[in-house]
Order: sequence, then C-alpha cells, then structure tokens
Amino acid sequence: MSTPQLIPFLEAQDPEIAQAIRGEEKRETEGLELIPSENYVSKAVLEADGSVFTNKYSEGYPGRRYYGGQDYTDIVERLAIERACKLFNCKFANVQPLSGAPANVAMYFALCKPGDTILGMDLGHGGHLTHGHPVTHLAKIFNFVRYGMKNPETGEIDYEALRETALREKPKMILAGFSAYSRELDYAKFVEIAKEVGAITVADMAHIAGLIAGKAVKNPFDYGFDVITTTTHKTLRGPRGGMILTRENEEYAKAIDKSVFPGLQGGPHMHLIAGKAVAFGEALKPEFKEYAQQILKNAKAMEKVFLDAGVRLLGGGTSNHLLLADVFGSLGVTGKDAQTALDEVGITLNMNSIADDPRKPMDPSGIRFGTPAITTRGFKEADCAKVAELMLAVLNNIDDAEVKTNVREEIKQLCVTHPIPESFV
Ligand code: DSN
Repeated sequence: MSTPQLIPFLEAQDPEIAQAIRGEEKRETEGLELIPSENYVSKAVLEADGSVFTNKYSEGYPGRRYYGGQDYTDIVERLAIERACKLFNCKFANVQPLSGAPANVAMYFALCKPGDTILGMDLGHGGHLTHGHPVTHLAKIFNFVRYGMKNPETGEIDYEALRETALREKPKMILAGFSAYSRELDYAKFVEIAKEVGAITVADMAHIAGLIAGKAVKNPFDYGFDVITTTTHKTLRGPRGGMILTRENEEYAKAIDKSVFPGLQGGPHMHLIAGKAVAFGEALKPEFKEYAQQILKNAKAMEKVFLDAGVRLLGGGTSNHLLLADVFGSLGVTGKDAQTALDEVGITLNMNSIADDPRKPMDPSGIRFGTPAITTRGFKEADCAKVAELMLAVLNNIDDAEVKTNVREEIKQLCVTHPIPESFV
C-alpha cells in the first residue's frame, strides 16, 4: 500500500492546498491511469523533487556557473548527465530543459537558422504541436513541412513521399517522433534520406524514452541519428522535465548548451535535475528492462481485446505502449463521450484526433490510451485484457448507470490488488 506523502507543515499552514494534494493522491490510488504519457514516480524521485535544491539558482553548467554556492548542484547535474549518456549510449546530454516543448525549441534554435526548412510529422498523423503545427510560435520562425502515414490502417510512414519532399525542399533537419503513433519508425530509412540531402537527424522520443532505455524498442542513435530530444517523465518514469542528447557531434552539443542557456532559459530547476538523476539511476537497474518489456506485452493484450471486438485501431494495432482507437467509427461513441464515461468509472485516458479525422479536435473520433502507468502498478497481460473488457463494457453501454456502477467497483478492486509501488529498486 502506497503511504500518503508526509506534509505536516502544509496541512497546518495551507489546508486548501494540502486537501487538493490528498484529493489527487486518492484519485491516483483509486483509479486507473491509461493516459500513455503519464506514470507514477518512486518516492525517491518525489523526495529529490521536493528537496532544498528548489532554493538554488545555478545559471550555467557544472564547473562554470554565474552564482556561488554550487558545490552540490554540480554533483547532481554531473550525475544526471553521466547517467543519461550511459542509458542512451551517447556522448553528450543537456538535462536542463524544463520540459519537452522547451527542449524542442532550444534544439531548433541550436541547429537551425530562422527560415530554415524542417521536416516533421503531421499532428493529425501522430506528430506533436512542436513539430511545426501552424498554431505554434515556432511555425512563424522556421519553415516546417509535414509528412504523414501512407496508410493509417498499417501506420506505415510514406517514406517514398518523405524522400521526394526532402529532395524537393532540401531541409536543414529531418525530425522523427510522435505523441500519438503506435508503431516503430524505420530510423535507418530516415538516416538514409537525410544523408541524401545533407540534413541533420533528430528524434523526439518523449513517449518512448523509457522503452528505449529499457531496450524494448530500437534506439535511434544505433541507426546514426544525430540528436534526441525527450521528456523525462512518461515511460522514462522520472520527474516532469526535458532533456537533449547528442550522439557524438561536439559542435552540436555545444550549440545545444548555448541555446538552452542563455538562449532560452534562465536558472535550471535543480530539484528536478536531482529527480532526473535519481530516475536515470532507477532506469539503469536490470528491473527497468522487465518493466519496459511488460509495457509492450500489456499493450498487446489490450490490442487483442479491442481487435476481437471489431474496434478499428490506427496503425492496425500497436508495437509500443499506446493504442489509438477509432471509437466513433467503430462504436458510434465520440472521443469526448468515451473519455467522460470512462472517467466516471475511474479509467483516465484522453480523446484524440485520428488521421484524416472527420470530427473536430475538441470532440474527435478517437481515444488514446496506454500501459506505462498500469505496468508500474504491476499489471500483467491478463489484468490488462480485463481492463480492456471493462472499457468496452462501458463504451457499449454508455448510458447504462448500472453497468458503470459495476465497472467502477471492479476498477476499485483492481486498484486495491495493484497498489502504486513506492520504490522500484
Ligand atoms: N502532452 C504530451 C502527451 O500527452 O503526449 C505530449 O506533449
């Protein structure tokens, strides 16, 4: 049983905030987290995040800071860098980005000039806003050209079209990566195309960093990618934050350091860097590989139940931690109604647009869900199949209060038998 966080000073001083923390603890304890980008950190990571490092300013990098008093910040940041490089098999790491979006912004400004062309995956096909969506500030500065899937049924990227676009547009950078895509990318193909046009290769692996660290999926660096950006939470199971890794090019690494600070950010959040170092230490343990493999097995177990029930999955299924289901096309339930109904029974996931979605983003055709957090809770394939069946029971009886009451009880039971762990080592 996960013990509640000790917050005696907060309870005495600010009961409203303390109560909200207790409420969130209860929500996380009694419900199932299926948002594929969320997870539970260990108490050790939580302690580092809540440590006195939150008091400290440390602009600069280890050994060359603009403020005094850096004996301990340097220890923490050096350890985070060393562990990150070991985990992802690369020479350089910048662990200061505050999250994934700032990591991408700093990376673009380090490696490209305003007006340069960047190829990135279309948001509607699974890419991320920061891969050049027109609503972002980035799209006003760089010339983003988007690519997509050849066939949403197989999830295969249209590499031939990507190559033709690259030959025509002569991009400075080709970006691979996604936030709602359930298949592996052909990294060798990306590198081959990039070499033909002299482009830098960057992978945004925010969603699958933990799977790469746990060697459950391919590492883009093994195929010659130059740079990787990522968040440190999600599958990697660290604190909220970002990171930029460079395989071996020192010039790129230096430009990235300058771009993060002083280019984009001020003082790094040293308490979160301490949390990152702790999480990377956990990911270097052999148990982390088992966790990463289990995430994939669990996603496959959910895939089978949905496919057997005739629900269309984008990409035809999953090769990673997430699934994207066309619930509107298959069950006549909108993504928003599905999200609301499942929330009521204690299953948290998110509505999501699907490729070529006929519906609007605020009430799309799809739902996106995944297995990282329930795998952390110790769910195995049979438990995940059960969760998928309970989801379908709700989606097929969206207005039936009795079904929902029964499912809510079953979810509560699963939560009792699978408490959130306190430690992973
Ligand atoms: N918000 C993250 C996700 O849920 O995928 C991406 O930034």
